[in-house]
Amino acid sequence: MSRPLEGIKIIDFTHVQAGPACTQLLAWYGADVIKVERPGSGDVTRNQLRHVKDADALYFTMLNSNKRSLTLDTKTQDGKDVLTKLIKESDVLVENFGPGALDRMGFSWERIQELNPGMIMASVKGFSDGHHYEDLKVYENVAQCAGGAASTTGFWDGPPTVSGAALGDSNTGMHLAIGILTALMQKGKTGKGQKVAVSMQDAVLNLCRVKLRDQQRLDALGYLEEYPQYPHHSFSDVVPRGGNAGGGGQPGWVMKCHGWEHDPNAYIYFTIQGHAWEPICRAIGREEWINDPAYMTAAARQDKLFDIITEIEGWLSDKTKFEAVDILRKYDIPCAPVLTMKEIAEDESLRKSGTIVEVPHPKLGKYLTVGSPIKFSDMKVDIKPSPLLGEHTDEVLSELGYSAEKIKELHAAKAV
Ligand code: CAO
Repeated sequence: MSRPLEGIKIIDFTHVQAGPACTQLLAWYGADVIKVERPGSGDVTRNQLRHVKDADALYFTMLNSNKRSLTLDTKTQDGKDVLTKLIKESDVLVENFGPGALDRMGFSWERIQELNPGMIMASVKGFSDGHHYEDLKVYENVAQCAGGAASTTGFWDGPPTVSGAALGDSNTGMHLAIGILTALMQKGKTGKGQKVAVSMQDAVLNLCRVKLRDQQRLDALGYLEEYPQYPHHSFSDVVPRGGNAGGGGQPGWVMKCHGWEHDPNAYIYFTIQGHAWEPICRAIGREEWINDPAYMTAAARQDKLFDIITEIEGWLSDKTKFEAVDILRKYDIPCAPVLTMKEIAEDESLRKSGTIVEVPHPKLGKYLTVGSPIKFSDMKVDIKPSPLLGEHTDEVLSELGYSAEKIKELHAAKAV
């Protein structure tokens, strides 16, 4: 079965996580993604946090599957010549170098357009063009702080906190993938390429939209009724950290289950949703609250939220997180166990759906990765191992028209 992006050739000039996450997604859906790496070392993540000697690290293998690897020293004239040929024959170039690196290499956006007017050039930077921090190099947590996520995550009496989810890196890559596909649609109509740029700060902020909502409500009202600070504590003029409060008008909290004293993940997330109040009371054996004016409306419950949570935790105290969810699901109460990475890795449903995939690798043995989170009715997404460094160098060079002899010369000159 042909895959939707077959025939699209992508120069993958990306490294670490933000760019590779984007190009990996496009490779899964059929694009020919050629990862350009520095000879000898390659993407820095090949070496970062290795757990098997001389084998690429999981950091690399989990972000670069289904790609081909071409080693190229783009600081040599031969390397620049190869890249020039590649640009002329490709549809998309994706990069996430530090600010100005591509210009210094001699491949500014103007030069790329001269070489190939149909080229879509997609870039990740820490901050957008013209931003007062545009010169900064940026990693994941830097972006989470600059994008508003850290100041609004964690508990009110603790410091700003970053999320374990890669809001700065992989999230920016996903935004970039949407931008590339949009530009490809446009190119189908006009024949012209364009530059697509996503800053990590902007991509984080896009996910913090509801916190900007809250800032404006706070400015207008002076309080935020769904935050744990309300009504017993005061608010300043900035959106506070709300711990595990539900963000969308449905009160909720992470609640202790049986065994929480020795298992740091014996918790469930429980939503005290308005329409589910009656079933919640029935589930926890507090039927008298159903018609009690002190409890029966969301407004009446507001100042007793933590007493209600303590009551629910009492009910949970002899149930594991899985037993509790199995009971609560029958009452249509939105909830889930707090799952560990070990539990996720072993989850049968995630394996069956192709979200957790076991991949064979020539040097690493078998490893787990996260497969396509997007499911298609007409396409099965096969996850293939990431390439070894330079595995496809000769293959790509000969596709570009280089003779076997010239390829040997390029190797001898250490240009590839
Ligand atoms: N051949 C020769 N040189 C190469 C090359 C190749 N194949 N690939 C890269 N280089 C060179 C670049 O030309 C650049 O050289 P100069 O600085 O001398 O012009 C050099 O490698 C360094 O590139 P860099 O600035 O991208 O790398 P860094 O390790 O210093 O910074 C990072 C890394 C991620 C902080 C920076 O790339 C960045 O800010 N990127 C944008 C934001 C981003 O994507 N961050 C997310 C990363 S995931 O957490």
